[in-house]
Amino acid sequence: MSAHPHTSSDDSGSIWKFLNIIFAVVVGGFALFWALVLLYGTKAETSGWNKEVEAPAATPAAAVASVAAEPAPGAVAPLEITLKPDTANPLAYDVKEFKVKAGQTVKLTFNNTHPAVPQPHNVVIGVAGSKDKLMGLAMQMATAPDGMAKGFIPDSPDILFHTKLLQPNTTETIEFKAPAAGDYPYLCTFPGHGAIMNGVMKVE
Ligand SMILES: [Cu+2]
Repeated sequence: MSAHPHTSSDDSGSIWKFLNIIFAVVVGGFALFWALVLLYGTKAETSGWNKEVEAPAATPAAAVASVAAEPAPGAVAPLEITLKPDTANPLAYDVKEFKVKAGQTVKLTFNNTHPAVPQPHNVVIGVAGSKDKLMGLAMQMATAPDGMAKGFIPDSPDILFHTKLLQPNTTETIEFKAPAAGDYPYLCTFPGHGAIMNGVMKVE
């Protein structure tokens, strides 16, 4: 009966041997896996095609780009100006005059909002000395069948820049480069408005 325990211990011994092999394979495989991961990572780092490694390298490039985007010394920032119908006189602009440098970018916003008297208006900027002529052309459009459709903006080479005819409580921003030095009239060409609804853009 001594053979039975012997066989039994032999069996249990072979189970442990088997488990040892499994254990060795698992641990060895695990170690090999991480060795490959480390090797792979190092290669990626040195060759530079790994995205995670490239990302920090992009930061200096972005910094250079933002430096390049800054205005050159002496460059003038855009002039941003907003006109509205005057609260005290709804048939006038609140800004009667503004100054800008020749070549300077102008971002002119017309906010056609008046607390009491909603009216359609526009802003038309003409060449120096053209105010009366443009007012006359606008008055002719009062009876023209397509006057309203054209926003009462005359077809004239004297007009440099203009907004469209804005309905009450609407806004438009136009952007342009200020022309050569001079006094440029701006007016609303809705018939009858321009006599009071006007101002001067002084380009220096
Ligand atoms: Cu007007």
